[in-house]
Order: sequence, then structure tokens, then C-alpha cells
Amino acid sequence: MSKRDSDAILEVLLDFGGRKIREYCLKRLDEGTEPYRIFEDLSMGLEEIGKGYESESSRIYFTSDLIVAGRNMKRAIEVLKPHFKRSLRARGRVVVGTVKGDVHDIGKSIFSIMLESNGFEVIDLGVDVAKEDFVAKIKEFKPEILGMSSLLTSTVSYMGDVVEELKRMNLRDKVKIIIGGRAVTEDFAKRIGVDAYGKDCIDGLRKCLSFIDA
Ligand code: B12
Repeated sequence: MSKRDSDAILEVLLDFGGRKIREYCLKRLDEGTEPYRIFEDLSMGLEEIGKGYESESSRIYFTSDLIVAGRNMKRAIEVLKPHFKRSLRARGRVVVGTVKGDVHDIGKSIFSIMLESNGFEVIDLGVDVAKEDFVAKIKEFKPEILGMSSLLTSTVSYMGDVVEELKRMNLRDKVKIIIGGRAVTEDFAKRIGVDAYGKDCIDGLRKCLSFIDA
């Protein structure tokens, strides 16, 4: 991506008024760009903002910038969601949620859209989800798959607590588990004994499809 394109993305993500992001998404759709591609480009902008926030000594973005960028990304999701093609084939149920202590939900929401557009029914529990709530919804909806997200290194270990709780309730072998989010690694997924790690939504979707077809 050219410097001009990435500057334009930063400008729309950091627009306090929130109008530019809609115009940006609609223009790219008009040009024939696939909605997932637009998400990917915007996510690169978020990555950039995250980097500029990371180190205290060379900080160029602040918590307020994260908040504005997060809100604008949610607006982009609203605009782009109806433009995903939908598969008519019913593929099964997935319960998704961001684990307790973490309120990041953009990646999880994009993952949910990808699942829905490929025929899955998604029960989205939102953010800051406690293990008891995961268990209750798994009992209620009997999904084939559970997807958990975590972006914070301080909350990622909670995914292991959810797995233990499912074992305690004799539910672990009733559901396939996939985890993702910035704080998750393949190694961590193996350690806590889940069925898969999705490095991004495409990888996650591919693995969910393989669970169903297996
Ligand atoms: C936007 C943002 C926010 C917004 C979130 C808004 C929202 N509605 O989600 C707000 C302002 C709320 C926020 C708050 C905070 N944030 Co923040 N945030 C970000 C930022 C800039 C972007 C995150 C994002 O949405 N990226 C885009 C999406 C698409 O990426 P993603 O979620 O990773 O998803 C991709 C994959 O991971 C995967 N995926 C995600 N989930 C799942 C699940 C499954 C099952 C699968 C298969 C795949 C999958 O698919 C996606 C790609 O296809 C990141 C920086 C970054 N580079 O990530 C920091 C970042 C995550 N935040 C950070 C921090 C520190 C915080 C705060 C603690 C700041 C503070 N001092 O208050 C709080 C924490 C609040 C809390 N308790 O959760 C740090 C975390 C550092 C760490 N080591 O843990 C980061 C990395 C910034 C940084 N570099 O320092 N944040």
C-alpha cells in the first residue's frame, strides 16, 4: 500500500466526527473492492495506531486515538456488513465472545460476519465474557463450535480457565474450540488444549469449515 493510501486510512480512522469512514467505505465498495479487503486495509491502519501508542517514550497516539479509531472501525463494520455475500447452505452454530477483562471486539465481529456469510449461525456473547456465561450459552444453544478472542496479554490466560470450566461441566468434548486475537499464539492454543488457533478471520473460517466437514 502506498504512503498516500495509508495516510488516507489513518485520516479516516482518526476522524472524530465519524463521517469520513462511511464515505471511504462506500467509495471503495463503489470501486469494486471486496468488503473483507477494506477491513484488512483498515486493520493495518489500526495496527499503525497501536504501534504509535505502544511505547511511552515515543508515543504519538493516545488512548483517545484508540477510542476514536475503535468507534470508526465499528462504523465501518456497519457499512460493510450488508455487502458480504451470504451462503444459503446452513453449516451449524458458533458461540463467540471476547474473554473476561477484555473489551476489544472488532476482530471478533469481523470473524462473526465471515462465519455468517458462510452459512454459520453465530451467537455473539459480546465482550468481557465470564466462563460461567460461556458454559450457560453452550448448554442453551448446543453449538458445534466455540470461538474466543483476546487481544490483551493480561486476559489471554482466561481462555484456559474457560477450557477447564468446560471440562468440569463435562462439555469439553461436545464442542470444538477455536481461539484468536492478537494475544494468542499457536503454542498457547496447544498448551491449553483447544482444537485450533486462527491467525486471522480467513484462517479461522477455514478451520471452522474443516470442523464441520470432518
Ligand atoms: C482499537 C483498540 C482499542 C479500542 C477497542 C475498541 C473495540 N470496540 O474493540 C479501545 C479504545 C476500547 C481499547 C482499549 C484498550 N486497549 Co487497545 N487497542 C486497539 C487497537 C489499536 C486495535 C485493535 C483492533 O481492533 N485491531 C483490528 C482487528 C481486526 O484486529 P484483531 O482484533 O487482532 O483481529 C484479527 C486477528 O487477531 C483475528 N481474530 C481476533 N479475534 C479472533 C477470534 C477468533 C476465534 C479467530 C479465529 C480470529 C480472531 O482476526 C482479525 C484479523 O482477521 C490495538 C492495536 C493492535 N495493533 O491491535 C490496541 C491494543 C490491543 N490495545 C492495547 C491496550 C494496552 C489497551 C488498553 C489497556 C489501554 C488503556 N490504557 O486503557 C485498553 C484495554 C481495555 C480492555 N479492558 O479491554 C494494547 C494491548 C497490549 C497488550 N500487550 O496486551 C494494544 C496492542 C495497543 C498497543 N500496541 O499497546 N483498545
